[in-house]
Formats: sequence, C-alpha cells, structure tokens
Amino acid sequence: MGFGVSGPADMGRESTMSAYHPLSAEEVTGYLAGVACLQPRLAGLGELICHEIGDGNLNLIFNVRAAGSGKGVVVVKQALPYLRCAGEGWPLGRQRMDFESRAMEIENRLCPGLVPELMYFDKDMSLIVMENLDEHRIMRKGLIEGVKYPRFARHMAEFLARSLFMTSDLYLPSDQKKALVEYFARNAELCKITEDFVFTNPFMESADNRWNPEIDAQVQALRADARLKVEIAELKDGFLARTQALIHGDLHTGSVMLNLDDTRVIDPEFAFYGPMGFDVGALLGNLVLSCCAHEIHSADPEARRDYQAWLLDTIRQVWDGFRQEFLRLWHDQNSGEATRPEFFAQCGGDAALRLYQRSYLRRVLKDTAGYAGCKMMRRQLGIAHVEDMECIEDPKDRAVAESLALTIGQRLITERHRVETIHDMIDIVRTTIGIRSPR
Ligand code: SR1
Ligand code: MG
Repeated sequence: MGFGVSGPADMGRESTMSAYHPLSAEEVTGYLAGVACLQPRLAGLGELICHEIGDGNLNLIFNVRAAGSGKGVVVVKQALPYLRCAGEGWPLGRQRMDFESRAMEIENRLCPGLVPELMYFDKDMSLIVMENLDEHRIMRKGLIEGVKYPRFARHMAEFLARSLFMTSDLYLPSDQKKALVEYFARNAELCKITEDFVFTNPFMESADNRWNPEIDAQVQALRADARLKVEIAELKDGFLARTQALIHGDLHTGSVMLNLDDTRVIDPEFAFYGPMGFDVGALLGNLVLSCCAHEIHSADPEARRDYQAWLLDTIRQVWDGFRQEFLRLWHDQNSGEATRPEFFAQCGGDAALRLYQRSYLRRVLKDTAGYAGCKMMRRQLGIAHVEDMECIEDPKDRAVAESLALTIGQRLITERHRVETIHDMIDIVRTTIGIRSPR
C-alpha cells in the first residue's frame, strides 16, 4: 500500500538535450538516441522513423516506428507551452507533464495492463516516452464506425474501481492520501480548463463557445434555465471541493485506446483529486454521445437499434462491473481511514458497513449521472466539440443528434437526484431517444 509523491522525475534523465524547445519530427529520433535507459529497447531495430500525429487540443504526439518492419516502437508526447487548439496566444504551463507522468506511474502500479507503459520522463523537455500502442485505436473512432468491443466494459470497470478505490480514503491512510491531494492540487491550471470549459462557459455567453445554428433556440433556452444552472453550480462545487480520489480528469472515449482484446487508458494530464463520479460520468456520458450520434451514423434502423442496444448494455456493464469490483476491494482491502473496521464493530459490524457502502455508491452513481450530463452538454455548446458529432456533415442531421445530447445531458443533471440504479440513468437516455426497453 502507499505511494510517495516524488514521482518519475527520478527516472534516469540521461538526455543531453535539456533546454526546452518543441521538438520537430526530424529531431525526435536523435533525441531518443541520447537517452541511455532507452537504448536496450531500441537496439537492433535499425533506422527509426517519426511522424507527429497529435490531433488533440494540447500537445505534440510523435509516433516512432522501425523503418524496416514498420512496427511501432515508442510514442513521445511533449507539452507545448500554449493551448494547441487555441494557438500560441493562449499560454499553458508545461508543468502538466509532471502531473501526467506521475499519474501514469500510479495508474501503471494500480492497474497494470490497462495503461501504456511509461518508459521515460524528461522534466526539462516536458515530455514522456511511452509504449507504442500500434495495435490499438482511439475508441471514439471505432464507435463512430459502429465497432463493438467485447472486453471494454470489463477492462474499464476494473480500471475505474482500482484507480478510484486505491487512491481514496477507503484504502489509503489519511497522511498518504493528503500528500497526494497536496501534490495534485498543483495541477490547478488544467483544473481551471475544466472549470471554465466544462462547468461555466458553455452555459453562458462566452466568446469561445460555438454551436450549430440549427439548435440555437435550444441553446438560448438552456442558458436561461435557472434550475439547470443551480444544479450545474452544485456539480461544479463537487469538482472544486471534493478530494475523493485521484481521478483521470478527462476520461472520454478519446482517452481510451483499444482493440477487441485489450484496453488502455491514455492521457491523464488532467489528473487531480476530485469526485469519483467525474471519471465514471465522463466515460458513460461519452458512450451516450455515441448513442445520440448513431441516430444519424446508422441509417439502417435495425443496425441502429442493435448498436444503441450494445452501447446501453455496455453502460450497464461498466457500472455493474465497477460497483462489484469496488465492493470486492472494499471488502478485501479496507485499510484506509474512512471506514476502519473497529468503528463499525459495536453497531452491527458488517451489516452497518454494508449500509454505508450502499449509500456511498448510490452517491457516486448520482454524481456519475450529473457529470455525464455536463460533459455531454459542453461538447455541443463550448469550445471543444467531438468527432462523433462533427463528422456529421449536414447541419440539420447533426442538429438531431446534438439536440438529443443536450436534452439527455440536461435530464441527467436535473434528474440525477432520483437516479437510484444504473437502469434509471439508462432509462433517461432510452426515453429521450425513443429506444424500446429490452426488459
Ligand atoms: C480548451 S478545452 C480542451 C479540452 O480538451 C481536453 O481533451 C479536455 O477535455 C479539455 O476540456
Ligand atoms: Mg486528452
């Protein structure tokens, strides 16, 4: 149990190129040749070729392959000193790579096989070198094509349960947990991105917002909805004030790389101590976004029903698997400050603890519904949209999917207090889209 906060900054930093500058693809192979600890892995591979493949909002991503075999060797991720999607006029600290490498190291320890291996961290260059997942693809792209991933739910349930339980007060002694809270609280700049672009700007007038003019009337109505604003303010307060577990912080379907057999969570640069439901909600909310987008992507009604049913059942499986694994860990490794066994000993012991566990997980589920709603809505209203919707060319068609996403998001937020089981959450999706219940 326990992990210190010094982090992988102590991973051998033998590189000679220490003055920060954004690398070009041409420079990367020379850079790697100067990192002593990587040489055993690179030996015998011959010439390496490198391409910059980043299509995200923040960083440079270099894919390094062996020229001979074409096989992926490593991926190099380097922080730019500005927000890539906004341009150089929007400065952003490079320290985020410290938090990403530290979070990756912790996730590797807690969830082996569910995150890419971290091979090297160069603090001065704000870069990490990690495993090349060239047999995986970004989940969002597979979802758009209607691919079903049979192991995803089980893998993500395990990732969520282990990463959240084992960084919480349920597992860690309070001094260790507080040290981690303190360290990750310094990732304030990335938290501020979420505070602004998930919880605030999308729901008010802001120069960085953009939306499909076809849904303008709905957008204006949402911005004027006082009840919705009150609920979002409550969820935002949970994000700001609740240091429940070390969360990934940006766990959408673009942060999952997978194939039919294997699943990896990438990109934990937004990691900090926050509410567990923020991670679970981000993931499930993005599956719901896919469900909305398939109203258009799947033209054939039979194929659409089939894929939406798979998505909804996957949501159920992720939650059920998460809940089951979380409770198993709580039963087997109840070693933290929060529910010390002697506290419950004189008032019914296990039965009392079970009552508390049920209420704890019910609260995580309500948070999950609320945060899923916020994450869904911001993608239609704010600065950062998602490919599921953006790849629908006709604005009228896109409006159909976007409007459903907004209505479901609004309902998940405002109706979350009555969500008692995952079926209640799924029913909100089903009744809004008009998908018949299989039950
Ligand atoms: C400026 S908003 C950029 C977004 O990209 C990241 O993936 C996060 O979701 C963030 O909110
Ligand atoms: Mg990301």
